[in-house]
Amino acid sequence: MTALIILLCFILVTIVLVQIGKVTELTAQIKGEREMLRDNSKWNGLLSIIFLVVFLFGVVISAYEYKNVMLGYGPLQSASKHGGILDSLFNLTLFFTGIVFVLTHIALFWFAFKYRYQEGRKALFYVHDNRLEVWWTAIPAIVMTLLVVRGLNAWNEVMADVKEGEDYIEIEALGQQFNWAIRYPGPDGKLGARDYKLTTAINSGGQDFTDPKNWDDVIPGQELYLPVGKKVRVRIIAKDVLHNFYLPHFRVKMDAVPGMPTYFVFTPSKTTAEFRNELRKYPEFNEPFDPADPNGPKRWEKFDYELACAELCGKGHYSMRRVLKIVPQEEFDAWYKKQESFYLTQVRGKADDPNKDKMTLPIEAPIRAKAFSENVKKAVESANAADKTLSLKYINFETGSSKLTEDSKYELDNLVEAMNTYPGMVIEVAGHTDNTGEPAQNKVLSQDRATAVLNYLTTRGISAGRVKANGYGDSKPLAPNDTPENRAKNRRTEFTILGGASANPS
Ligand SMILES: [Cu+2]
Repeated sequence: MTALIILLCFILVTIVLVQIGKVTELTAQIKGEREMLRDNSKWNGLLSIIFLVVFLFGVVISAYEYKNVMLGYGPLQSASKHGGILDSLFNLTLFFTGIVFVLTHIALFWFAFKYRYQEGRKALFYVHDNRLEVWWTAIPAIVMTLLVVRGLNAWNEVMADVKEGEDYIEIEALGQQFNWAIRYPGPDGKLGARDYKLTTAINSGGQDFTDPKNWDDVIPGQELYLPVGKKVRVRIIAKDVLHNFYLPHFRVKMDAVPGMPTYFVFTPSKTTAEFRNELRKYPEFNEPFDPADPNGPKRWEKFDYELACAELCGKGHYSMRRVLKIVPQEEFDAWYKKQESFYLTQVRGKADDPNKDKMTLPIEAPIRAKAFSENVKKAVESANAADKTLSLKYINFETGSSKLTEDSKYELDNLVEAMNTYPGMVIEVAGHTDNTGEPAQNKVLSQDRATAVLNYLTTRGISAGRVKANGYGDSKPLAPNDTPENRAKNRRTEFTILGGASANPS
């Protein structure tokens, strides 16, 4: 409908213009060509001057009116260390181009007025003027040099990479249709290697999980955190099409190009809370955030820094927006500690895991030790008898034998630690098998396995009197022995706290 109305308007305007043209032609015939030309020129000249004045006023008024939505003016001050350099460079360029803009427009329209057609006036022909040539070459050259030199200096400062030995945090931003996968290096402070050939549905960043540096890398959820005052180096990459990593409040903007890693280094200088506090000064930020709820929070209270994609990368482009919180170092550390390793939570033990044959990775041992001691504490404190039996799920034996695998030592040491924490604790170690093979043989095997655990504990200084080793064969299955998964569940080693553990460990 709208399109039809626009089309009709267009046709009508065209008809009106054609009619005006015809009328003008007729008047010209009546009045005479010369007189007509003189009238037209007079009016064109006058209209030029009016246009010039209205236009220049419009430029000034609109610049003033919209100053609060321009970066570097009003509330949109830079929140990074290098941001001020870019803002001042922008202002310097605006100053010189502004002068040229105003002067050329005045000249253009003033000349159109002054040299309009007048009877008997002849044009003045300028063949050549060396002095003028020198002036209008020299002035732009000097200004351009100034701008380029300042610009180069700013570029070198803004694009400077981190120096050897400098304290910084490095993160990776992978642009894809339509989200940013942001990867943090985890406790080791180092991002793991990646290779696009390793990309799968789960491992969408193509992380190489044979690289131990990847094991603790973190891919946080929607909200991103960064500490204030600390250098951040962002590795910027893209998976599919061109994206653009844009943090407007920090004056960070860099293309994410498939196959061509880029980077940006910046230092956030204002926390989210500080920036919100600055916004309070502006009336527009004191309006309610939600117009439907006039008593609700104000706009400044709901302000957040944002990460956007500044490249029109496809239909869902807008959904690449992410919230970035700049917080004091302690708050960042607390948030960072809560983030879980992407590898351990999403990949470990699944089809994409290249370390499947390795039972325990160095990174897992401390995590398991912590969980183990927490479980023992819970079991000790529980009044329920069923809670007193705990699985030793990382203790494994070689097939058909009672020889402990090399990897079992981590779990065994956790048990030793628990025995030392509760010096009075007496336990039963129980071996169980599935129903494959002869029941009598299974019983012997499970007994041998429980004894192997007992022997390990005694070599580590635990008194044999505190540990009973029993083999139950296939007599106590956890699940029916009908599928390989269930049989694996039934082949297990457990321990039960029989008593002697005080709830207050020594
Ligand atoms: Cu994008």
